[in-house]
Amino acid sequence: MPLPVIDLPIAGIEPESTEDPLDLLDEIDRLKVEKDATILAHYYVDGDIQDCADFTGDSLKLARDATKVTTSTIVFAGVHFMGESAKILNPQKRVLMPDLLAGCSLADSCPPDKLAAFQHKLRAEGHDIATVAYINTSAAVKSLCDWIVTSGNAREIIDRVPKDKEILFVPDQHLGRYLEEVTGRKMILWPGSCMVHEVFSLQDLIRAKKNNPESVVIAHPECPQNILAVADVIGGTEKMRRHVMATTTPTTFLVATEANMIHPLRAAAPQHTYIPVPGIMTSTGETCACNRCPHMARNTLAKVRNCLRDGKPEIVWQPFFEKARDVLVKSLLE
Ligand code: CIZ
Repeated sequence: MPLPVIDLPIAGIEPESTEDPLDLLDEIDRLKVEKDATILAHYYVDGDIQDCADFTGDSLKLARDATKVTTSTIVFAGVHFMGESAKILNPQKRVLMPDLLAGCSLADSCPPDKLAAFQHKLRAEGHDIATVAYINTSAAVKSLCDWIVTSGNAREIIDRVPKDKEILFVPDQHLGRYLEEVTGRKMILWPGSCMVHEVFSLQDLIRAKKNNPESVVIAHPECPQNILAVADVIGGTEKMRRHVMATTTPTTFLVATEANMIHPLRAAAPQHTYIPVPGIMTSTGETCACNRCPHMARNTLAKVRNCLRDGKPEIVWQPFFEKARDVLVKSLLE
């Protein structure tokens, strides 16, 4: 049975403030009204933030939800590329984030200048490419791409790419490989990966499965092939949620994605038992809290309150958002 590592401290993250969470929640509720704000929270942030949000979801759902917001301010509890997408889709609104330093290892693995140089090289070699980017990319990268996919719509978008085009898929090599398998389209894969999904312990997963022969392994397609090979269900977070809701018999699920995902799964289908698959440190082989994303963990209740109260930090419109907007709209909203 894997250790429930969900409560271990996250490397590099300062401890949550000593303020009473109930006081913070009251203050957040009051400030939301006073500042005319709506809170959107990704499934990977702490459960207490998800509970005070007006909308929760994966990137696809939240991007769509963001376009339905009627308040003048959006607070996006997630990581930077998600806040950028909310701003791009709502240029007239003020988009705040609890912590602008909440980044993404996948987005960092694909800088726009390197992508532009690689696209140039491929075209110079005679490749007729369409660039498909996973949503975990910066807006600057999105502005260089033809399509954006999320874990929720990737298959459908790949099917929309004309068959005579070669696909350059960035930045997640594991999701790209999985998509090659399910769509039958060969792709040129950027060698990026997510620091959380990359480190699940196959050994612990196999042991847990042996100890719970009836258990069901649900794994995110950002996981490497060796983890997906032992998964019973492969899908993004929204698919995971729908799957556990559709399963009526109480079941033990071994969950291979960011450990905060257990929160919405438990809320949606409390009849089941959820065991987070632990991460493993490649240097020492020890179990670690690396099934928690240190960037998502930068979001805290105190920082949600602070950004509502202070009206910052804010995602500021950039010139390249215009081009990124065209790609995001056609990929996520049409
Ligand atoms: O699409 C998203 O929000 C991500 C990054 C993962 C998932 O499956 O929700």
